[in-house]
Amino acid sequence: MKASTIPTITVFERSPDGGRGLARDMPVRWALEEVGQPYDVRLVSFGDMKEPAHLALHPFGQIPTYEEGDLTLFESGAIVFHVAERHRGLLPDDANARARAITWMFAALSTIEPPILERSTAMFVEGDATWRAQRMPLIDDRIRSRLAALSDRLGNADWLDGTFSAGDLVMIGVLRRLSASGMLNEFPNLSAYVSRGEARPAFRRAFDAQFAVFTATSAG
Ligand code: GTB
Repeated sequence: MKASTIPTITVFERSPDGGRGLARDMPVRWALEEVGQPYDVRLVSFGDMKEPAHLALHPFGQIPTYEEGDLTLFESGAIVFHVAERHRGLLPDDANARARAITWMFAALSTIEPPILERSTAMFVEGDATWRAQRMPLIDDRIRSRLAALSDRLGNADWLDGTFSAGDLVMIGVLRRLSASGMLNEFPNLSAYVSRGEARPAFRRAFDAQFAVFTATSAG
């Protein structure tokens, strides 16, 4: 089912990720591409995000937001869930399999992602704070412990629970944030899992679309 109104999402006008598709519009774009739903994009600057017009859409002044008719959403996980519920292809029909796919979305965002976010904060926000050198190995251990458990569960399977689902999409989005750290290489099945997700045509289309924005707004 295509939305009768083409949804609009907000994305960074100039993403600080260097076009690597690590900002939170990426899972939303990917989900929309997986289900074949066209979408429009509105570019916002860091300044725009803190203006009343954007704060009315997103209480925390961030991207992404999602507008579809009279519905406005924020939080990338909630947006992916909404897209997955409204269209076929990202959640299984079987009720139990569907519940498990949703569980993996939550696991990605509330169990796997927190120490990964802590790592980004320590590296990019806390800068050269004196405690950083001591803190990083502790954070990395917490990440490794989650990755080890995830790796054990995934085993030799292609996806977390049968066919590709929104659970995999959100999980791979979270794991991609570790790409530059090299930590994923310690878990070859997780590394292959991320590559499998990135090889999906819908991922490629989403990636290329965000990259096109990055190159257009970074030129000159
Ligand atoms: N929980 C929210 C969600 O999932 O939607 C988090 C949204 C969020 O963190 N948005 C960020 C934002 O708008 C952009 S994606 N930040 C601006 C602000 O808070 O003022 C986070 C992000 C930023 C940069 C990189 N990077 O450079 O690699 C990666 C991810």
